[in-house]
Amino acid sequence: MHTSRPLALVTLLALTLTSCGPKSGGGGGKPTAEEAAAFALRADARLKELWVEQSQAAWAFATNITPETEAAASAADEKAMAGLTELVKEAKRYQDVEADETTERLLKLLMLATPLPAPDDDASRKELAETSTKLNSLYATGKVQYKGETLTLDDVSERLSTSRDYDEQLALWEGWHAVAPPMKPLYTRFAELGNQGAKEMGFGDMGALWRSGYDMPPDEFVTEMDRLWGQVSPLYEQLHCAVRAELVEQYGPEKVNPTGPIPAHLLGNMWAQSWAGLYPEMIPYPDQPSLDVTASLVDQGYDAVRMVKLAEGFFTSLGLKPLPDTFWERSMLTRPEGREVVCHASAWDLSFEGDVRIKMCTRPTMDDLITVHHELGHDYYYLYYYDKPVLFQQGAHDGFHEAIGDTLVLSVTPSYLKQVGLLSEVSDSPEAVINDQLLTALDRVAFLPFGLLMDRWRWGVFSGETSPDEYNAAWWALRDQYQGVAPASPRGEEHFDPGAKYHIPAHTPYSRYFLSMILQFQFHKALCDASGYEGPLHQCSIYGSDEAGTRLATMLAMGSSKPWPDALEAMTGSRQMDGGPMLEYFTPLMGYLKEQNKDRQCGW
Ligand code: X8Z
Ligand code: ZN
Repeated sequence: MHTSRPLALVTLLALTLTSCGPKSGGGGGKPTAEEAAAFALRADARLKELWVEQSQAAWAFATNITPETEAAASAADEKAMAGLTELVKEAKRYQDVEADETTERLLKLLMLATPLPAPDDDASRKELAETSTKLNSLYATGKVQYKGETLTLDDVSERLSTSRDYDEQLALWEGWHAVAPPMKPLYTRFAELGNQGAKEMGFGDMGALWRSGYDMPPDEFVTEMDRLWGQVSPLYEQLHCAVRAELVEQYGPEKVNPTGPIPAHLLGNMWAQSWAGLYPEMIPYPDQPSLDVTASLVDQGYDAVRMVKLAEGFFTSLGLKPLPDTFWERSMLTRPEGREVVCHASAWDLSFEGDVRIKMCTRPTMDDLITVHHELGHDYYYLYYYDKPVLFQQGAHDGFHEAIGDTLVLSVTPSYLKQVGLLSEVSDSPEAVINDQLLTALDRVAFLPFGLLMDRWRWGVFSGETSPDEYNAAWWALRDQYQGVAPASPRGEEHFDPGAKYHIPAHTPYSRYFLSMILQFQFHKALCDASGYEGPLHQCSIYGSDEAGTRLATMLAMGSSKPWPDALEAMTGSRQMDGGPMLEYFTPLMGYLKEQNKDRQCGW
């Protein structure tokens, strides 16, 4: 759940354009531009009502999973779906009208307003809403039985990142993946119904709808993703090569094939999407000052509130406003005792008028400190665009929304961490730089192919190219192709391994995270330039720069009111997404990795 909304304009229109706004076209004449404009604003106001209600129910469910909250969330989803379907049908009357630019954009965004379009009949819509909520519950309440203990995903994840025992890691990995098979029949039906909804709206399938959200033809979007991956994949291949060599040393060539894909359970993360857990054994120069922020957080008794305050302090150092009091009163910052919740971190604006919150099961780790910044990035977007129509209360595209907090984290340099007391000693020697770069790369470079393949899998499922009896095979083919990871033993169709990743049951599109990784380095470079910084990109920190803050706030305030190249241009001066700044940032590391790998056979 993250979209938010605007204000004064919409409130006014809600009064004048309620359910009986102009029904142009009914009399046979072509609707006028004014009628189209009036409709767009009326639709926006209606969506705001529906989405506020839906968000309230979704929050109640996500912070307290019970049969009642599940039913209420599902009912609110159903109502929002029905309302949107009506508006979309009505909007079709205006599609040939030459309206003003704002109206045209509102009408376009109306067609793209949900990743889950419902079929236009009551029974199917109800089934879709219920299936969706059920999938969410199955994931959120999943448990692993391990050595007589009942573990949640956060427990399992923590153990997986610190364990170095091959069999233990495998048991934890398999234990969590056992949560997913019951989802498979539900997911199959869910995809059918969502596709039906997408087709009724005029899209080829749900994947085509998702790919249409980037101000370019959907086919071009596929090419664009390939182009960006082509730019950065050489860096991934070097990282993969170095990490695999270390794992071969650690576990032996009979467990880790020196020229093959890496066993998926050995990378310190359930989905092998971040490898930062392997930093202790990968550390290039162990004699350099430690970058272990987790130890400092624990030693200094950091709790969730203090972690969030620290992250907020970064935003306010740029001259951005503080979080509202309601944020602190209403957010869920830790896993509560005695009730089930959706722990996967998320950011919300429940009113679309600044009722921003986060929901996280924060633990004192470096990983969670990064995630706190990530979530606040969403909340700051909400806070800067909530005076716009709700349809414009989105990122310029969804990758922009994901990139804001992470951009700031690129400025969380060792020197900054020393300044805030989380590191005691820092160095800017070339060795210390390589250590720091490797730590960042284990998180962000390692992520890239996973960010790409999640939607490749779903595009195949939604288009029908991948049938239910090939779900798992297609998943592992992509994992092999892009990530170079493989399961420890064959995973047949009795498993549903994609379902073990939150965004599949939660139906959150994922290309956004891949794009975010690319964009955040572009943003970082632009903000460093704005701040007047001169020097290597990887050593820049924008902390405390009003100029950078102003540049950022200007882009945030645009929301999705303009095509994303306009927003990118306002921020960076360029209208193209570009992997160049990411490569520039990692220049020292690339040199180091190539040297390390020079006698190795890389690839898989
Ligand atoms: O889902 C998230 C955020 C919420 S938008 C915590 N992320 C992706 C993931 O966890 O898989 C951030 C990184 C990628
Ligand atoms: Zn996010």
